[in-house]
Amino acid sequence: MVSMQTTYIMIKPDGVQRGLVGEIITRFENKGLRLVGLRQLIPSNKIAEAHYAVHKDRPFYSGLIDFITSGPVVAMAWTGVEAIKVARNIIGPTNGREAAPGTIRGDFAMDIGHNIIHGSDGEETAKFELDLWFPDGVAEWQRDAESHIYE
Ligand code: IDP
Ligand code: MG
Repeated sequence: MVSMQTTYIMIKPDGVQRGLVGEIITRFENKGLRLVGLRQLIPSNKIAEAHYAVHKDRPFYSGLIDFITSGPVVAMAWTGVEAIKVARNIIGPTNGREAAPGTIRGDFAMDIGHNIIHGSDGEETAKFELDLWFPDGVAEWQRDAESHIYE
């Protein structure tokens, strides 16, 4: 199958605190993506800093690390054709106030920092983030419904 990808998706502490875990998982499942990794943890400073290293010189960096380590996140791996782009479309743009209704951020976020959810932005980032948050790997399984989702 062409362009099968796995992407790293993380419900941030605001999404967990607001009770949106089930709603968010349902959106990815309904779309046809396949859940291959799932864990809840309170991120250490070390993992948060590694995850957001690309932003370390930005003015919002220290606030972002404080936020992401402030409570539990739900770390997930989702697989599908062009899963990285598909997931980013489900999530919507960074600023919740500008995100279109129908996207997760458009429906649930009012802020640029507290924006509910993270999704990998490219193949290299996805590999780096999956290795970081799922060091033991993800689940290898096939779903019977796949033949109804893809031609
Ligand atoms: P993305 O999550 O849509 O890919 P990035 O630009 O990669 O957005 O930024 C990573 C995260 O950093 C955002 O999701 C958001 O939580 C936070 N962030 C980005 N820009 C700002 C800002 O201007 N102020 C506060 N937080 C920000
Ligand atoms: Mg990003």
